[in-house]
Amino acid sequence: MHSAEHDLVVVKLGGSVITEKDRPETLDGPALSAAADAIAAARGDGAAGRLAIVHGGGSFGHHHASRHGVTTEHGTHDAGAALSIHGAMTTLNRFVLSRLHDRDVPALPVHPLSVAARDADGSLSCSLEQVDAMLAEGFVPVLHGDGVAHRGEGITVLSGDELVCRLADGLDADRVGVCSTVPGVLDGDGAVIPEITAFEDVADALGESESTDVSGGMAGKVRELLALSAPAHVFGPDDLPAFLRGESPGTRID
Ligand code: IP8
Repeated sequence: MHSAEHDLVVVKLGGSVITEKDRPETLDGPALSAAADAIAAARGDGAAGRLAIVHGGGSFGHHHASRHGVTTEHGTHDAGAALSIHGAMTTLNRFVLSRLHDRDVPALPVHPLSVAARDADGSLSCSLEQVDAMLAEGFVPVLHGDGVAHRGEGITVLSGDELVCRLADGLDADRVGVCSTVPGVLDGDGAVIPEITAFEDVADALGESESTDVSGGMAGKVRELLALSAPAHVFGPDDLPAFLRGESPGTRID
């Protein structure tokens, strides 16, 4: 029997949702507060079960990564540059944690730079022991896009999307939510596609054929979410409460 009480939900708060993307290191305070309200409410009424959160970089991490020419594939051996990316992300992480604590959500940080690594072929290994134990003890782990040690490259970018997939797979999540600035995956006319079950069905609308999406755009996101065994939803900030209540807002990808 499946009970929502024990379900594991992994939710990503997009960096462009919680920060002002065009102004370096600027939080979107009202948007972050609204997300924290939704999380606190879902935990309060027991709807969310166990919850792990991942947030993206927005104007914090991406600003520093682009300043130093660091991407998911191209790294740096300059520890100062790597620390500026990581430092900006831990600053953003603190803001997220503090808004959650203000609402009595027992959130704790997990910094991927210290628990993950990439092989020369780009494959990611990431210890999930910490996250698993925190969840078992009733905490809400909050991870974030970060720098990651990458064999042959130095430090590269580890995106929040990749972490969401790693967590969902590694911890056998029941549901995955990706809260982004758009209300779902959009078709060519700008309408939300309610459900995606195969990439071929939406390849035209997403404007991508065989090549993989290195910039982490919607096509790449859809491919990664389709590969998960748990159902995933892509939705906008207004739908975060509904997703956490167990509803199916935005686009369901399964
Ligand atoms: O915003 C990347 O995370 P994302 C974070 O989920 C950094 O792609 C370090 C740029």
